[in-house]
Parts: sequence; C-alpha cells; structure tokens
Amino acid sequence: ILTKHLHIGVVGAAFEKGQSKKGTSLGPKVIRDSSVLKNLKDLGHQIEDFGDLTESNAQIDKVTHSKVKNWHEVASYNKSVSDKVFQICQSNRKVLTLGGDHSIGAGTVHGHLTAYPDSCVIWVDAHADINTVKSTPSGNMHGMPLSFVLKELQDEPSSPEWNWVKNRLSAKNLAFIGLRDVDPKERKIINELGICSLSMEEVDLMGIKEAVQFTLNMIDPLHRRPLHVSFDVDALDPVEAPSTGTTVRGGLRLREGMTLLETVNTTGRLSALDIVEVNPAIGNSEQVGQTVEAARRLVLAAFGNNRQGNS
Ligand code: B3U
Ligand code: MN
Ligand code: MN
Repeated sequence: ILTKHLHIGVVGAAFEKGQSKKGTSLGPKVIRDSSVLKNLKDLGHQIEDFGDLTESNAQIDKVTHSKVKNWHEVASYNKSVSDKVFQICQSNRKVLTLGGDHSIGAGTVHGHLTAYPDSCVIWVDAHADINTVKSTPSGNMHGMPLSFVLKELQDEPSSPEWNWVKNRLSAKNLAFIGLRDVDPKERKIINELGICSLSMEEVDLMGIKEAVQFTLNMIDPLHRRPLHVSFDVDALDPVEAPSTGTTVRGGLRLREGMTLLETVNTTGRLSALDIVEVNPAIGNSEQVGQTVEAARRLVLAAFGNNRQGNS
C-alpha cells in the first residue's frame, strides 16, 4: 500500500449553525467513538488528535444578515477551521476534519489551499453547496461554502466577516461527484464556470472507478497536485447513511464511496479529507450506528485500508 505510516492530524469541526437541525455538532464525537482513530493507528499511521474546535464567544455580533442564517457565527467559526487546517498542514500532516455541517468546508478548503496553493478539491455530495448570498433559496450556509472560496464568484459584495479569506480556489480545480439535488441557479453557476461535475447519472453510466479517474484527469491532468476530498455523507444513499439532515434517494452505495476514496488513496496525493453532515440526532440508534459505521469505513478507505485484509 502506497500510504502507510502517514502523519495525520485530526480536528473536530463540531458545528451545526450552517443548517437548522440540531445534532451535527455531535458528529465528531460519534465518529471518534467508532474507534476509527485507533483503526488508523493499526494501519500504521501516526495520529495526532487536535480535539474539537469550539466557537469563540468573543464579540458574537447579534446583527443578523437579511437573508442568510447565522452569518457571523459561520464566518468566524470557519476562520478558526481554516487556521487549524493550515496549522496541521504546516506540521507536515495530512488533515482529517470531522464535521459538523458542510458550511465548515469553506474553512477546510481555505486552510488547505493556503498551505498548498495548487491543491484541487473533489466535493462528494448530493448537493452542490455553491449557492451565493444572492442565489440561496434557504439561507442555510451549508448550501453555500464553495461560494466563499471560489475565485470566480467574488463579484458578490464582499463582507468584512469573510475578509480573512485570502486564497481562493479556481473553478478549474474543483469537481463534484454524486450530485442529484442541484438548484437551477447553482446549475447555472456550474455551467458558466465550467466546473467538472459528475451527477449520479454519470456515475451510473460510467461506474464509480471511471468517474473518479475521469475527475482526477480533469482537475489534475499531470497527476501531481495535493488533493482535498470533502465528503458529505448525504452523497451516500439514505439506505447507507440515514442519519443526516438532507437525504436524497438514489445516492452512492457505501461500496462506491469506498471505491472512490480507495482510488484517490492510490494516487498517494490525498492531503485533506472532510467527513461531514453525520447527525446522530436523526433516526433511531440503529440508523445512527449505520451512518457512523459508513463514516468510519470511508475514512479507512481513504487512508489505505485494504478490504482484502491488512498484512
Ligand atoms: N441547495 C439547497 C439545499 C441544500 C444544500 N445543501 C444541503 N441542502 N444539504 C440550499 O439550501 O442551498
Ligand atoms: Mn454538502
Ligand atoms: Mn449534501
């Protein structure tokens, strides 16, 4: 296996204000309780757990955005996510971020990109999470993180809460896999910016292995860039990951999610992984257990677990 003995920094982004359902902030706890970090050690990796990031209660501005929910809280939490991810990269470790709702993806992408300006992002999700302040139909910021970090979308009025965002991702360095619930305005943005996007339709036609290889060739044709996979568990079909806030039927099987991450792992260039939107407050205990087990298996697939058994 190419990726034994990695140094991996783990951080919990215990945050739920990017959407309206309680419980996503418990995601890092339930995923840690699955013993996934011990399993990573057993694979031969060195794990440094940086714990959960807490929300600063310093000067939480009670002024609300006219359209977007928890504008200040999401912006300031993302700054701390970005700083921590950057710090872990600087210590020469891979980064594993456990969410939390997907609004924290703005911070993970920014932190990783700050350390590795040529990095690429594969956004694995039922949703495109690329709504802008203007286009958001819900005001939920977990549907918007990419709009804060994409270079091409910064003609939106910039706001002081987000002025810590200094490094931006080019649309050509982003790809989607697993889409099946995309708002019309999001589709317009994706098309106009020419973002590589494989919906479940393409995954079904191509097969997951070819879909991943196609994606890697599109965003990283020379096979030399650091890769960031931001994996929303709602990319999986609800039969695989029921305990998440916005399920959409017709998603990836867990096996396909694992193959996706195993394929990325074999490049040897996976440098950051987010697992987000596990919500243990949704569903019964069996469904929560199933969702957490899916998250655990995805993490292990990304970091070199061999389904044949590890010698
Ligand atoms: N695109 C919709 C719905 C949504 C986005 N992400 C999730 N749901 N999980 C929105 O609100 O932006
Ligand atoms: Mn998402
Ligand atoms: Mn989603």
